[in-house]
Amino acid sequence: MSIILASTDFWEDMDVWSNSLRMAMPEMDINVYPDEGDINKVEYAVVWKHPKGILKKYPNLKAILSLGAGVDHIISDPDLPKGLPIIRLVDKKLTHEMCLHALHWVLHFHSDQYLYRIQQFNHEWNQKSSIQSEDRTIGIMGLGNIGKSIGDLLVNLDFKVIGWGARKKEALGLIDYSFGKDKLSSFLSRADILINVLPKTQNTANLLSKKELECLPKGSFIINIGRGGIIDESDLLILLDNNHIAAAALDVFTEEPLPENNSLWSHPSVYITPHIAGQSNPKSAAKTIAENIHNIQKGKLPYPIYSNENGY
Ligand code: OXD
Repeated sequence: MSIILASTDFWEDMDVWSNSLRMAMPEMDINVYPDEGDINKVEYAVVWKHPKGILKKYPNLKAILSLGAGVDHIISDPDLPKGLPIIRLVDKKLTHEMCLHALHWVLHFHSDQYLYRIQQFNHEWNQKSSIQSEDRTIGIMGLGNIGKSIGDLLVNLDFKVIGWGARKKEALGLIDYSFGKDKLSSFLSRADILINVLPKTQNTANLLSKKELECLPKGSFIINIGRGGIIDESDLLILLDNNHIAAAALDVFTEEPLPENNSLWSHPSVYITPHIAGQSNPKSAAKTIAENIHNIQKGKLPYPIYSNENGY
């Protein structure tokens, strides 16, 4: 029985990943693609942007596990073997990283740092009266594990937190949640700072174009750490240019890497990071992955399994 570890993106970290997986599953043979060992022995594939088409080579594959939170890099493989469970990575360290990243930008915008930076360039000394956190409403789109953790963190810092998602959800504590497309515009109209944590699915693709973005209050901010292709980038640029949206911190894009000629690169109110908001932590992720593989071996369900119907 063996595991194939495959990525086109993490090459330089592959030793760290394979060692962490070996520590978490000393009983397993772990091979790093393209060194696959006996293909008949491969039962689990642990992947991040694997070379497309390789997974159909393993006749005894039982499950495909993601090294990152999203699985779009797996389901976009046109040669994906059918009927195998695809397991997302829900890992506390990754969630923690996402929380810190979101918090960084919330504070940057909330405490007018973006403005003081511009003032510094112009040698201007203008004090803007600050807004208390309880008077600032943060809207989170996508209240899964990561979105809920970000929401709880911000609630604890006294922000007003509202949430939106496609379906009904229980037990969201102080997060004021609404769901369904008919509630989207009223949710947006209350969000001073909008954080998108939604994955890209059939239902979320192009969810926010000009009409929806105009529902945000004038002078609002956007933080996108979910996926690109949900917020229309050209419409976002229009609303940044007319100052309806004051600034945006974007970690994910319709096309990644962000093309050289994309106007977002040079917009003064746009902050770009190269999809680093929630980098998986090899030690912690390896433990979570091992737990899921051990569960499958014991006939228990791994968590969370990607649902084709929900698209995440
Ligand atoms: C992701 C990740 O899925 O970075 O985007 O984990």
